[in-house]
Amino acid sequence: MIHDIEYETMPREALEAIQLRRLQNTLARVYSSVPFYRDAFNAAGIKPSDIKSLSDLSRIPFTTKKDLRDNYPFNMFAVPMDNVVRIHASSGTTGQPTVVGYTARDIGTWSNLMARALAAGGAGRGDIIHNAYGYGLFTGGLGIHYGAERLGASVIPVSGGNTKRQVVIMKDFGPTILTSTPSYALHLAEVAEEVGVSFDSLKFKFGVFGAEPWSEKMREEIERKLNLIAVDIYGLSEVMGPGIAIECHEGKKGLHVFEDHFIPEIVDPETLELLPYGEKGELVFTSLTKEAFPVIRYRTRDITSLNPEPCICGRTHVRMSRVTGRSDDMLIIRGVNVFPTQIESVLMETEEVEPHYQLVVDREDNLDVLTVKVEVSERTFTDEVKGLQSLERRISKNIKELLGVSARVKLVEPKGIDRSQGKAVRVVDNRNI
Ligand code: DLL
Repeated sequence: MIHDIEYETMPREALEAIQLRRLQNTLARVYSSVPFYRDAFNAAGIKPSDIKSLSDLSRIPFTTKKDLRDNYPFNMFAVPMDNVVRIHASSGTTGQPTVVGYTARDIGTWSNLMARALAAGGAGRGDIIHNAYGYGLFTGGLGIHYGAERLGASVIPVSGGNTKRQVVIMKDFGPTILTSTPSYALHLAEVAEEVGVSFDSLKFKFGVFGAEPWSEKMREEIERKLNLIAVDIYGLSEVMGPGIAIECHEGKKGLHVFEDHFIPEIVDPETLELLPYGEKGELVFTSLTKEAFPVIRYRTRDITSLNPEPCICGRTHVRMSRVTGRSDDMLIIRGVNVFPTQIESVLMETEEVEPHYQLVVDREDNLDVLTVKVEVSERTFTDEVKGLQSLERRISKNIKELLGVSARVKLVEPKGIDRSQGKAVRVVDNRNI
């Protein structure tokens, strides 16, 4: 079902008229209320009134994560604190956390966009949503929660962790929609199996998974193990949280970006040149309706491309391709560029291994060494050691052939890799320690 039929299926021309009006309002507002933006626009010799068409947006300077950090905690807010009703923050794993704020109206907008997203993912009134995204400073838990309530579904605010108890809840309450990171979904499946609960006996129809990169192969694995249809949801706290883009369950091919609220652009991460539809580059967002924390041309560092072709679901909003990873997650191993999700795809092709892996990068004698640790299935593990060695060689050969990168493959025993309750830690890079 389409939640906001008018806006989600709007013809391009009408959509662009709304975008331009909202963009002009946002620019005027940030110019008058956020010193950072005023200074940046002045330095570029631009005034909000110079922006007469959507293509003029490209004249405005970019905003980076560093800019947000430099204005820690509240200096990017465009409203007085009296009007801020909620504060979230990024986990700060790559440095100082970024802090984001919401007015009451922002929370309303976000709830509505999340309701749209959940509806696109197959949810509706009468569904029971098992929400295993973490509640807290992370935007996942509360973002999904408010959207579920707005949609009129029942939400179980179970959050991450306490996995055995989650399995009991899944069995007893009969949830029909699962929301979690893809890695935690697999962990739920594993623990359910351990305690003798089969997903085939549960009531799940759809799963809305995101907050971390995952491959198409991982989707197949999740759909098979959890007996549901899995869709991809994207978002980032700096721009709002979850609910910026979502795959429709009908198409399952690219994520519709809610363009009446966000303008997406793709730029070359090196030259910052604007790239046309279809080309891969860094995703940049401008928010059109946010009050407390508007962002102008924010560089997400996520790599994707945009597809404007019509979708079978009827939504007219452009689709972004699955995010393969952040530009700063890309590993450069002896000069070869590789994303963890590419390795993931190769691993998922191998029947004997499980979808639990970690990449460790070291430097030995001034050379990068990539070790791929991956768990073998119980069945394979009980086989002879000789068989395991040839399996390691086979996977290593496949990685080399398909990605051009040399990797040592180390098979580990079942459950030998730590499970995360939120975003999985896929890479341990020891090169800079
Ligand atoms: O992860 C918001 C979210 C919550 C999205 C729940 C979806 C579901 P942050 O913690 O700020 O916000 O992390 C944002 O995570 O820039 C991407 O690098 C990555 N990411 C988010 N969704 C996806 C996805 C939330 N579907 C960062 N595929 C983003 C790949 C994703 N990467």
